[in-house]
Amino acid sequence: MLAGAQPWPPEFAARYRAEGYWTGETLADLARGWARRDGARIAVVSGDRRVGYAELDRRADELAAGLAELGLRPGDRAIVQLPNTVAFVEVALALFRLGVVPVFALPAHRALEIGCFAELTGARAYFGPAEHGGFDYRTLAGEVSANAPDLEFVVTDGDPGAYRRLADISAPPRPLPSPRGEDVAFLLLSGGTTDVPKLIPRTHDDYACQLRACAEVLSAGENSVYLAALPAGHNAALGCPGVLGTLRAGGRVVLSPTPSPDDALPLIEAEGVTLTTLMPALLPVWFELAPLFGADLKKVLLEVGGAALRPELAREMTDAGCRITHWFGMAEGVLCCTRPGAPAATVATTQGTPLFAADELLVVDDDGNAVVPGEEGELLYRGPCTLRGYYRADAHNTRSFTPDGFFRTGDLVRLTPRGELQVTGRIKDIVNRGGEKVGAQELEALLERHPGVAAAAVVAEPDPVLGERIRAFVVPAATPPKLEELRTFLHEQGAAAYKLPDRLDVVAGLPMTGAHKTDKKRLLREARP
Ligand code: J2J
Repeated sequence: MLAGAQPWPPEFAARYRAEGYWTGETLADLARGWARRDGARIAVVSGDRRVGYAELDRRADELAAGLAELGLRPGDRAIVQLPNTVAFVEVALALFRLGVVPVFALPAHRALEIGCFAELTGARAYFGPAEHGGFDYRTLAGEVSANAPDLEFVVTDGDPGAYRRLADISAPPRPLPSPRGEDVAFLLLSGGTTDVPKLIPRTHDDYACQLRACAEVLSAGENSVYLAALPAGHNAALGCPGVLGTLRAGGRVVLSPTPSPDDALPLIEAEGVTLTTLMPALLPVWFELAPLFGADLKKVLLEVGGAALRPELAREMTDAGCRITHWFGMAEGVLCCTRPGAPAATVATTQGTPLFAADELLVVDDDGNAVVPGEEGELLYRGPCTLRGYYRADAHNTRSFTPDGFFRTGDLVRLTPRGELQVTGRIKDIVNRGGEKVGAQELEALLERHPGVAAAAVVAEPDPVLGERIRAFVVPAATPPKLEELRTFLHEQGAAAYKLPDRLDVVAGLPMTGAHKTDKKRLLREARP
């Protein structure tokens, strides 16, 4: 296994194999079977491009061979920051086949985050677009490379400038050693960390298992048309069943460059979309604007999760004939959902039941003891897809897992008498801004780099549109800084735009708890409305 990743204990691995969760299937074989069976069948649609299974399979082999020729080796890491384009799919498949471990970054990440991934993983390659959303990723790659001695190859989809052009990397397919089921297939970014980003190793065994199970519960198959509107590198769009699960099932993946209604909604009618994944903040916008784009949302199974879904909105949409499955997901491999056809009340008020019969859930109090059934507590999770340790994060892992391997989700939940999950809050210090997760500690540390800030505290403030927004409290060191000044400063530090505070309060001091931490509850209680 990849050094720095934590395998499951042998007795659990044996059990998951014996029970059929882990089958040795690897992601290296995605698209191959369909390419042989029905090569002309369309696998991926992106803008004007329609790529068949045979073409995709061939390109993945040629790209893998080309990358091997450049010198990339199994076990190397490669940052993949491609938007939802054919290149994303080609590169992901090629790296799986080569045994190089993609680190899936989001298009919204900037030099700060990408630099962090490069340092943590020692990535040898970076794959990005030339430009996307008005931003030049070659400049970003240049900034990151300057401080990342391991980063040898920058590969660009589009005009490469000083770098390598993705389309030019190709060599005659050659036999490559197949990865094994237990090998790490890729690294995903955690949405749950309060300080510097953490990465989650996902193995071929566990992810193939997730793809199969998600496709099964949603009856996704060869006739499915999956619309990836959220970034393809996020677990929700990548593999629930998402882009990879749809390719596995022989369906069609339709890629939207962004989730904005003008990009995504026209694709629904044009491509006959049957399934898509959305964060709750997008739902009302899509619901309202769908008719303008001739999109009939009733024809699409909507997978909704990532942040709290307002029950009234869920009800309004199901009353209007929309089909929603409500998900509680984590890139760490925790997945619960309401099954299609569940009663409207279940969909509106619960996140359903665990994906796997082998998933073990505990709901515990502050002392780690199981709560009385039906009471609120922290959700602990152990199962065939749930990680046993973050990548290269020993100290953090000691806190994030119980001694017997349960993952501490940091989310507060209660279980209904039928065993359905209800997310009630969280203990981890993050802001869930419309589904994008911002670690409070990471942002506080960045704010405290500003010369005008002596101390900072970041809290989640309820927001009618995003669910939560970022409110920063700062104690000034000199002249009190203004919100715009701090946002510009963070931007210049290379932070992603979704991490910039929405609101600023300048305060004389921060209240402390007995444990010398900022008392954020009191801070909010005493703050101006
Ligand atoms: C409240 N909070 C939720 C929900 C996730 C499918 C769907 C979502 C994600 C995802 C994902 C929530 N209500 N229904 O990976 O495969 C918050 C929790 C959780 C964190 C995980 C998927 N569903 N959340 O959002 O790794 O706080 O995954 O711990 O980005 O989102 O974030 P992330």
